[in-house]
Amino acid sequence: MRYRNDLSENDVTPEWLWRSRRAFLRDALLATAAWAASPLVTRAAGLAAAPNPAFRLAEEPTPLDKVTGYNNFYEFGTDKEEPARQAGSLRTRLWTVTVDGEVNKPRTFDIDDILRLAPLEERIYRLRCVEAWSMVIPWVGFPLAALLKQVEPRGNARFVQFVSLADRQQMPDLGRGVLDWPYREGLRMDEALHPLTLLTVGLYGQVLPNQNGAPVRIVVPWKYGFKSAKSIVAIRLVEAMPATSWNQAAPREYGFYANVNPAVDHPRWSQARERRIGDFFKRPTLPFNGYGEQVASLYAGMDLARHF
Ligand SMILES: Nc1nc2c(c(=O)[nH]1)N[C@H]1C(S)=C(S)[C@@H](COP(=O)(O)O)O[C@H]1N2
Ligand SMILES: [Mo]
Repeated sequence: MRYRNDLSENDVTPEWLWRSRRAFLRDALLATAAWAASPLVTRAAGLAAAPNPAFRLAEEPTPLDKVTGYNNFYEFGTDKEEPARQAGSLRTRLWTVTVDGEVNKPRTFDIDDILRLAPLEERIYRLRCVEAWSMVIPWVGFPLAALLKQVEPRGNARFVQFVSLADRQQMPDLGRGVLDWPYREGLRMDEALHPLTLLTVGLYGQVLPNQNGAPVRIVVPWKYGFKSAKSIVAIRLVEAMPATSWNQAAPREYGFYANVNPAVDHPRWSQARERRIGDFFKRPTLPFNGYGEQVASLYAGMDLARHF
C-alpha cells in the first residue's frame, strides 16, 4: 500500500479495514499535528487507538519515513531499502491467522475477527535490532494474550510458534534461500502471555505498511527485532521449544531467547551500544532494551550468557 495525500479513501484503504471501519475505526487523528504534517500519511488509513500512557517514552519517536523506509524483511530483500520498494506485492486482504496446536478451541481468525478481540492501543516501544541499530515506534495493537485466551491453551502448551506467510508469488526474495522459509519465530508461553508482547496491526496511527509486516505481526520489545515475526499466518501452541529460522541458519549467532543484552556480544560484533536510526552517535544498549523491570523476573535463575 502506498501512502499519499492525493488518493481517495477507497484507493488507499484495505478492504478489510474499509468494511469494518464503522465498527472499529473512527475518523480519529484527523486533527493531530503530527498526523496532518506528515506527507506520507493519509487520513483514510487511520486506525483509532487510544495512547496507553503506561507505554510512553521520554525519547523522540523515529520519523515515519525512517520507520517505513529502513526495514528488515528478508522475504522482500536483504537490503534495508528493498522492503519499502518491493512489499507492494503483498496482498493483505482476506488474510487469516490460524491458531492451533495444544489448545481446546483451535480457530482461524480473519483480520476483522482479530480487530474485534480487544481495544486497540497505541504503545511507544523501542525496537532494538540485533545488528546494533534501534528505533522508537508508536505501534498500534493489543496484548497477544487476548488472542491466546480465545483458543484456551492446554496445560502442556509451553511454547508459541509464529509462522509468517511464505508465498513466492507475493514475496520476490523467497527463492533466494537466505533463510529456511516460512520465517518462523517462537516464544516461551510466559513470554507470549506477558502484557508487553503486542499483537500489532498498525503504527503511527495507520494500518501497518506492508514493509513493517502487514496486516498483523508480533512486537516483543525486550528482545532483538528478529523475534518480532511479520505478516503472520499461523500461531501454534506447542510442547517443545520450536525451531526458529534465524537459530536454524546460524545457531551460534542467534539463540532462541534473544533478549537484548549489552553484556553478551554477538560473535561478530559488540551489543554494548546501538545506533538510534537518525542519530550520529551511538548510545548504550540497555539490558532487556530498557524493559528489565517488567521482564527480568521471567529469567530468574537462568544463565543468560548460555541462553542467549
Ligand atoms: N517474516 C519476517 N519477519 C521479520 C523479519 C523478516 O525478515 N521476516 N525481520 C525481523 C527483524 S531482523 C527485525 S529487526 C524486524 C524489523 O521490523 P521493522 O521493519 O518493522 O522495523 O522485523 C523482524 N521480523
Ligand atoms: Mo533485526
